[in-house]
Amino acid sequence: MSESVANNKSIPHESAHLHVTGDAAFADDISQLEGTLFIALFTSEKAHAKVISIDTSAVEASPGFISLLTTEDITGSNDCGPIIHDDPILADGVVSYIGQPIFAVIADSFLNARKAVKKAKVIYQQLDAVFDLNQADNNKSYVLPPMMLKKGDASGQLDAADCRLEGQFKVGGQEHFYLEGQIAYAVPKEDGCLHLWCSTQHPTEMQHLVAQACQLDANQVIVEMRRMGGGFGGKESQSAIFCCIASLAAKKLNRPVKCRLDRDDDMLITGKRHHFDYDYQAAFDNDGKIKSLQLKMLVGSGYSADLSGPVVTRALCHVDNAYTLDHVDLGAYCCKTNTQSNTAFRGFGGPQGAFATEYIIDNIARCIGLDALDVRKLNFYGKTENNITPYGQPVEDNVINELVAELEKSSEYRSRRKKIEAFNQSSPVIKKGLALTPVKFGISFNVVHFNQAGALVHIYTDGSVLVNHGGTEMGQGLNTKVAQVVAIELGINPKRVRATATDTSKVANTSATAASTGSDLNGKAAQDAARLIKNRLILFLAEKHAIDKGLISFANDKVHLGEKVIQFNELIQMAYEARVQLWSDGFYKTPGLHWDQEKLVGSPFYYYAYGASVSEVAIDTLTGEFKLLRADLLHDAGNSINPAIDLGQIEGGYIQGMGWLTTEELVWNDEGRLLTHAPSTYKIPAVSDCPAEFHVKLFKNQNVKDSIMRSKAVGEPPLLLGFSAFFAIRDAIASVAEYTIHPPLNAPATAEEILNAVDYCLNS
Ligand code: MTE
Ligand code: LUZ
Ligand code: MOS
Repeated sequence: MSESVANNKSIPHESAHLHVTGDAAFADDISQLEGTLFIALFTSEKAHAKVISIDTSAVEASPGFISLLTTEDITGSNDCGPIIHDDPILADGVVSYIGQPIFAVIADSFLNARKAVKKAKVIYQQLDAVFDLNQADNNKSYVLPPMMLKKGDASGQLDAADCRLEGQFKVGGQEHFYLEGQIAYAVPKEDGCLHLWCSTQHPTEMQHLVAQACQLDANQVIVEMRRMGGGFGGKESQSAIFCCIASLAAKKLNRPVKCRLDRDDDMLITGKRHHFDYDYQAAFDNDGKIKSLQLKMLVGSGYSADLSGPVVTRALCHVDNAYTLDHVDLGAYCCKTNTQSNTAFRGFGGPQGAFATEYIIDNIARCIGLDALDVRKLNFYGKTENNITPYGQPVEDNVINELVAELEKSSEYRSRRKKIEAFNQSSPVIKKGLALTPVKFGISFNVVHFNQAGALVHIYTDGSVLVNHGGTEMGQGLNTKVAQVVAIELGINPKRVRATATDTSKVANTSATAASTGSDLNGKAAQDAARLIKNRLILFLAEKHAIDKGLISFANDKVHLGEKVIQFNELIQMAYEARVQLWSDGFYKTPGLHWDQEKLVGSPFYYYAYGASVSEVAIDTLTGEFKLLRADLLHDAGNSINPAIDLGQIEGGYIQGMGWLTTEELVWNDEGRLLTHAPSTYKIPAVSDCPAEFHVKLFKNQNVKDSIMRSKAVGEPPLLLGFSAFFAIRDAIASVAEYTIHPPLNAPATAEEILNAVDYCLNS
């Protein structure tokens, strides 16, 4: 009806003007109440130990000291695990990693709390600690039972095929490095209630875990979250520990309490992306067609399960990436180690699953002397045949063939390949490399019941609109998109629509803003709410003017009744006076999903998002440094609700993926202490790491499914575009041995890794 008003409009991010002026309020910017107290956490200095004694006498004598918070103060359950109850809020007698909170010091200022906590003396009795995934695997020490995904006859096909390959490689973890660290501010309210402001992707889970820890009912806890300065998955479950600690302290002292981490503590305490060790056997034809894949994945879960279960499920469901694999035998083992508990991170295991097959295809191509792009194309899913995933879902919306064809052309892949080969012939030290990698990413939570959302839309009598929904804004532009959807539905300018803070007292029982489903779910719920109000308005007008409902339409801040036009504002005032309800709730649940978590079969995804990227790099074979010279990205965001925001997500995802696979190295010492706990030692991409030539485009497509405005989720899938940077580096390395040797390159491809791989290729 009125889809022209704000459809596909690249309106600015709803908070852009606040971001650039510094006026955007984050949790730490909320005016502090009189009497607010501050927390510092004492964290374990041993990776695995019994706590023998804790001496806090000097802490208690320290200036500004108010109180301690220990396990004894946890009246409810000492647990903040999102699924399995193996995650204590405070370590109880045994510590499981260096950085695990043991107790909290509460003081009159952050500085005093931090000074005081340093004065504690803890005596430990060391226990055996495990850091190595193979060792955990040998001990069968897992945080969850192993998961297997099998299809066809992988071992039979392996024996029958023309060629075989086997090998091992690894991919590292990744620190989220959200700009705003973890924070929670808990304020006691009347009758035992609590109001919590925090930085979280999952307000409802914070509400539940705080309620359990403090022995409150959920209706006594309100969680409010206006925006995060980035989450990237790191605030899906792991905001809980800080929410619980702040809330417990607030309850104990009946005073407002803030728990805010500094960067080093944040990096030391919280989990990261799961690192994976792979061991594979693959079989293929002489032309490069994959016949069989056997893959064992050792997953670095850390000391507890956290979200490892769904993360590894997603990893297993993305090993296929964009390829038909009819005979697979995949196993994933969530290894328990005495390190931080790893968690959600953009892509949620999907990148780790797909990376394996891309790595193996890269090797297959080198084995048979083909361009890796040709091997990739040969193995792509078909449209109506060869389109069943290893977990049994048919791929019904495949566009990877045409998308890659378009990118191959626009990036001038073939002619650049020739130029690079010529360059490498004449350049002894600097070598260039090129790679094109595809992405297919399944959209929906792989836990079916999480795929639901609610919203509230209010129209005030001045014609301004307020929308509240269960999703959280973390910079991704969710509130902007939801406001656009409401504006489109009501035929009004999106400037009239304001999205409010996420609030558990407004929309209840929300899912995490995760799995890239934020705008799909909350956009639909908000549309539902707006549509219900619009239908009431239409009914009201039809009766009042004795006109057919079909003749009434909303567009450009006006309402058309056949020939007659009235202003939207006027209508709202009239409707109010006629006692028409001008607010509504809305609800959405994704249709058609089913999933058997035991057998790992079903249709867990509503649809797939696609993309591809080409990266060109230069490496210095004497220092191991690399430079990203050019990147071309083509990504399928369906019928984009906001192309500017989506392009930002695509660029950001690519760069974040590139950082993961290149410079972002996590290092623990032999005692299990994370050494890379600050930007001085942990290297995320900077502006200067962006390619000088950067072509980013949306692939023209419409979701075949009835998603919100036929758009596609775009939050996580572009992270996998970063693969091509890694494989371009690997291609450059392979050039030193005429592309005949597989560079033993693990991710991240740090300068050391690159140099070692060059060395190996030169000396084999
Ligand atoms: N973009 C920004 N700017 N900041 C973030 O923290 N998180 C990513 C992605 N894009 C993130 C981001 C992750 S992990 C997810 S799951 C999605 O955004 C969540 O939001 P959406 O579902 O609304 O896309
Ligand atoms: N599944 C998923 C999940 O696919 N993505 C997620 O972010 C998630 N989070 C929690 C549980 N399941
Ligand atoms: Mo995103 S890892 O699903 O928060």
